Amino acid sequence: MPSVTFTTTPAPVLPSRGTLRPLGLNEVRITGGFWGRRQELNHDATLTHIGNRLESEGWLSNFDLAAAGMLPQGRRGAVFADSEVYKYLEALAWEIARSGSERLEGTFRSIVTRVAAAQEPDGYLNTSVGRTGQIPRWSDLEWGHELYCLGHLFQAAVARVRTRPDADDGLVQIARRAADLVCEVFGNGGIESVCGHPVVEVGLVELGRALTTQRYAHQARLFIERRGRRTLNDIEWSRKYFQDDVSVRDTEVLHGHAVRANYLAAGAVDVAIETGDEELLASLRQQWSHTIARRTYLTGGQGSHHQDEAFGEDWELPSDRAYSETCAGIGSIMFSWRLLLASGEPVYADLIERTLYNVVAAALSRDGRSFYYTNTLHQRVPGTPADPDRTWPRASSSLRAPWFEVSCCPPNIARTLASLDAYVASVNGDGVQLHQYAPAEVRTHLEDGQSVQFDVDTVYPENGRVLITIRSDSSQPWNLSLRVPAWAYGTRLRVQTTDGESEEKTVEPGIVSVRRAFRAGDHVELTLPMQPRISKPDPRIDAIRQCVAIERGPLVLAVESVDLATSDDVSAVAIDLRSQPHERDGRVWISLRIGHDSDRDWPYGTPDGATAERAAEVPLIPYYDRANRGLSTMRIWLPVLEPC
Ligand code: FUB
Ligand code: ZN
Repeated sequence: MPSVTFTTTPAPVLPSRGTLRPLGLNEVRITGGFWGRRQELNHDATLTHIGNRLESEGWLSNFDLAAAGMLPQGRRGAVFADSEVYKYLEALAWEIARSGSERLEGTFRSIVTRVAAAQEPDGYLNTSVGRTGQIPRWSDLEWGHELYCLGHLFQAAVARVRTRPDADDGLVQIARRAADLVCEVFGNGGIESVCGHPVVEVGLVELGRALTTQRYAHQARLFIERRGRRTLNDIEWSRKYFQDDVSVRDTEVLHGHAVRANYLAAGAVDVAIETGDEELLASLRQQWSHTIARRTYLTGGQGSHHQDEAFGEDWELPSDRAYSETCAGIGSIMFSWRLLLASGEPVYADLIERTLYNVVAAALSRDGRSFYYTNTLHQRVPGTPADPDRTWPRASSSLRAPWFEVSCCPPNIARTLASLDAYVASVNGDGVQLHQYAPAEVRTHLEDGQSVQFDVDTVYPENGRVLITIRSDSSQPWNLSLRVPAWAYGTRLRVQTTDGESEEKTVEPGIVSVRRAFRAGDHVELTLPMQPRISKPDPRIDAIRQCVAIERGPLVLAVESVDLATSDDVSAVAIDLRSQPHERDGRVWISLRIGHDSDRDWPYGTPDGATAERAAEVPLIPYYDRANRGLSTMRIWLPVLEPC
């Protein structure tokens, strides 16, 4: 555990009520494995890379220019470039807490000093709006992103106050002054509207929780209640784009811009929790279910429109047009996590796991210095490698790119990885719940004050064995609750105690609890079935009808053209299910028929029979590891070979 003493729980979300209390970075430490490696990469490479880019792109010096009265001439970056600096600060705050790094503490402080210098006397803070030569404050709520940027500032301040409550860097004061201004300007009797891009809602509620004031949650409630009243101007994609077409309460399914929709829903859960609004919470749970049942990719990715970065209609989930923005995946994790804490239901942790492995991990390169902004499920062209010295249009690169003109995703990944320990486990009156499986140390107290300590050993998802070793003696029984993912039929649970008791049984997907007065040295072992599974889509997702995908544990698998003969791409493969997917040498293999009709002037009508085909056994890769072996085409959904 880090040597810092925490006086509050260092976690991004601390609801004032709910079913579960999340454990913070002082109570859970991921010690290695799949996620531990990525956290180290984040520490060693990604954070430095992002810091360098924020500097070289001029997004940090926008604050210096503001302080020097030299805006708007030299300002660079999108209108919301400030928000990337705030997300970076949030990532740094969590990472400083996780690692105790003095180097990062120095970086953090020097950036806060630059941000502080740009804040105006009344608390206003934005480098693209409000000065002579810029548009007036709050005059473009559709696109100005002023409240959006502040929402990310508030989240950064929450991370700081919960990890270094006594720090004198000043970030929390900056956030408080800005939040007070928001309440003055947008409170009752003020501007009766909302920001075109939600996120201020989650920021306000959490800042209010962290600073123990009701004022900010009250303001967030106003924003949630106002959304859907059509106060924003209509745009070419309609007000649906920013969820201003129907009230949050009456919404049936997430729609419009996918990042906006998820951030809004997460903020609405926060408001429902803080205000005891059960009706709103029930509506949000129903919206989540509908969205997962009909508008979510197998990877957990969301958003199937490139033009407006938006959700499609129900069942509109084309693989090759999947937008699946990395930030939408992270927004979905934020929404799901809040519903998990509110309800305790494992479906939410299931989706978080799916999205972490198949969106968040997939977006990050092996060296931690390039990223996917969009996460297609079918790469049709090998494309070209991204030039490391260039800044890329967001969705155009086929390999991960080091930076984008709109670079919302990289710092979002960084803050998620740095705070990931706080999404692993929770406590309630009965005991401790483990939601995600990673090697970890858990050290906490139950509500009755009893100390609970245990270690988790696992190489999951390489294999499905998760061994929990209790490290503390308990005088009273408590529940150790483990999530059994929805796909994990046949999971085995084994309990082996130091006093010689032993039990083993098969458990069903959902939650399995072991209740006892545990003694140090007791073992609980979960063995999740990791053999490859064949997944079939609902036929209403007609873009992938008569296709299957192969999954293994939480991982979605894919076929990549580098595993075919040199001249082949993945466009005309079919899977032969007469032989089952099987594991060999640590990889999953399938039988493919590879080939294509010869080119014709008109690609429809009766084939002329000139099909060249060959059969081959081909290895699959985890989707998260795609595009790491050079240029290739790739697909997840595979047409099933028609019986001859
Ligand atoms: O508008 C801010 C961010 O830029 C959105 O969340 C992303 O989708 C990108 O458009
Ligand atoms: Zn993004």
